[in-house]
Amino acid sequence: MKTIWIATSNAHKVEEFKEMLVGYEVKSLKDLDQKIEIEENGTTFEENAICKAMSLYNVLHEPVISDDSGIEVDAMDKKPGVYSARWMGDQTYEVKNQAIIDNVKGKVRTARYVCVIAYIDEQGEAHTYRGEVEGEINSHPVGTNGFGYDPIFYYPPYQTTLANVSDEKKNAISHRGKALRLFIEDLKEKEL
Ligand code: ITT
Repeated sequence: MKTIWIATSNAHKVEEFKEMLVGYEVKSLKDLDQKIEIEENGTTFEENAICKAMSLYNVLHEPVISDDSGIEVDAMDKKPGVYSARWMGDQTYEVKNQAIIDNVKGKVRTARYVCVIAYIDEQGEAHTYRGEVEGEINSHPVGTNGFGYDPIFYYPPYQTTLANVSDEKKNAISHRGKALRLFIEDLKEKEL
């Protein structure tokens, strides 16, 4: 079985990748026998994704992928965007989600999830794949599946939030699912 290394320490992302990368052994930073510094100082999802993947590639010297993702809320000038994990510091997602709900009150509720997967190939060359999914900020949190902003991310075709659907249904339409499928298609084309 082929191994895919993912430069992430987010256990939820690892789970989603594992479910979608059938036939691959998925390894992440917690499987590494040393602690490495993952840099993330870009201003775009692409820059951050490449930064993270390069940090791991420089240690392993074998192909790796990374995921930089976030939520863009239109009424908040597309914030928190690339800062989605760090926004409001150590506050819980209960608090962060309520802050977004409060921010969009009486305003346009549209939002999107963005995911950029960076792939560093054997030669150290970077490739990026972007997936997006459009949704709306729900008036209150709903559901307990998924993670992060899922309880307030209402997906119109499902008529509920992404925290209120199965992993399979989320992966079928999610930003991460879309970016990952683009990456897999490219891998197949390159016969890697
Ligand atoms: P790594 O950098 O270690 O991969 P991270 O959680 O810090 O983990 P990011 O910097 O890419 O990752 O931040 C992504 C944040 O965006 C994530 O922590 C959530 O707050 C949000 N997010 C991204 N995808 C999401 C999803 O599918 N469901 C809910 N929230 C999501």
